Amino acid sequence: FKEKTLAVGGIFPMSGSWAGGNACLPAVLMALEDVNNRTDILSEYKLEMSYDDSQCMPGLGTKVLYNLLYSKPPKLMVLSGCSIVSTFVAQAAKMWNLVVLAYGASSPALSNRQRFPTFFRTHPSATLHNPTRVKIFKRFGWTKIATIQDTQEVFQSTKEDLDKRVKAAGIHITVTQSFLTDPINAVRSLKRQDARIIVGLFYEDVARKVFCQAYKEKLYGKKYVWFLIGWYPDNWYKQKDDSINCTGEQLAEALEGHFTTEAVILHQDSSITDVGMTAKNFTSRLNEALNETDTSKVRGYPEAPLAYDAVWAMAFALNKTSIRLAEKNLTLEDFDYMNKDITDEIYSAMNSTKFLGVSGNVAFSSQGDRIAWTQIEQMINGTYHKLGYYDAVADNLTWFGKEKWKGGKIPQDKTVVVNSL
Ligand code: ABU
Repeated sequence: FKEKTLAVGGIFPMSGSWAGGNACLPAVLMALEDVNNRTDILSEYKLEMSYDDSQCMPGLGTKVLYNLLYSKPPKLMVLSGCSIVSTFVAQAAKMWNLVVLAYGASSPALSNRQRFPTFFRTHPSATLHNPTRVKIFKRFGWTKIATIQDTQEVFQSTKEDLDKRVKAAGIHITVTQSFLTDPINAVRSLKRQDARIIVGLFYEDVARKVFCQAYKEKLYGKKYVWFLIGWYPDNWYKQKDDSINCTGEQLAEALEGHFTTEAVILHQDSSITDVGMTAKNFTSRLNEALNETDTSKVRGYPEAPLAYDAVWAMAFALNKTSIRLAEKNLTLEDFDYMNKDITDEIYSAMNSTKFLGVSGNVAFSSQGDRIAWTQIEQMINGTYHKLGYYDAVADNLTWFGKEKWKGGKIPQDKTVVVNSL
């Protein structure tokens, strides 16, 4: 029985562009229960989390942070999700010497120690997708690429990284389109500029708008290959969406054959991880907690292992910190927002945290980033099929050769001029 309590905070997007809190909050609550049941970690302390909904909106997310900060007791760390909220929260948190750990923030802009000195994440940065995209472009001989992206920082910074990586590989981005809220004109321009191999960077709600327009412009089929982000829920295009006037069938038609890239974020073999269960055990416990027969509809379901492991990363780091503090005759209860020394200890413990979690190996780079493999999928007959894995560190692509092309041929990246003479 643990007598003392340590307070932490949580910010969860339950609606909005990425409503990942719907699966990530139950995963976090499950992890807190598991950590609190372990007598060998934080043996004197029970972790208790105060939390609220940010709706994936920066203003509300910041308000939730301030409520956490100004209500007693002080929070030793804050968990956060959704890139734009995490960006605001992490920028403010440093003023309170508070470490922020994001379970659901992909923005490459967050990999900046000057701007976010107390930030870590179990969610990999979106830059992880770019070497994979380049590898696939090369595999199919595509040297002319088009991009279309939402102007939010998360996608803008992903695009900037993509620009650098394609350039280094001798590939050219020949068409670039961006939009603030409505993608209609951007999609029309892609069609006008004869874009063929198209990388799309936007949230799932915007993806439905883009593909509704792509359907109308006939920007799909045997001449085109779209690359999308792979962390949308599997049935994202079937969601009822009053902001578009296309049916699910029309979206499915436009999406057939598209590729997705995503970090591998569920431990791949059946071994028991350092958090005491297999990835399969985790999934069945989560499914039970969600009480939902169709988990493909639950927002944040793919990221739930990252949220579960975030709590363990926090617990391991606080455990290590309490041992280090004891050597200085201090305890974790001495933490307050003015005490940078304790924050430095938490920071350094987070920096050296390493364990095998349900999401795979958890470790943080010097920028606080998670390192992971990626997986590539293709939509074939309306469902996602795995095409391969890529380990960018070892430059090792495992390819199953299961890709399908409408018309039986690899699409070209440009118009092929047929000489009739
Ligand atoms: N995989 C979810 C990432 C959400 C975000 O970056 O806002």
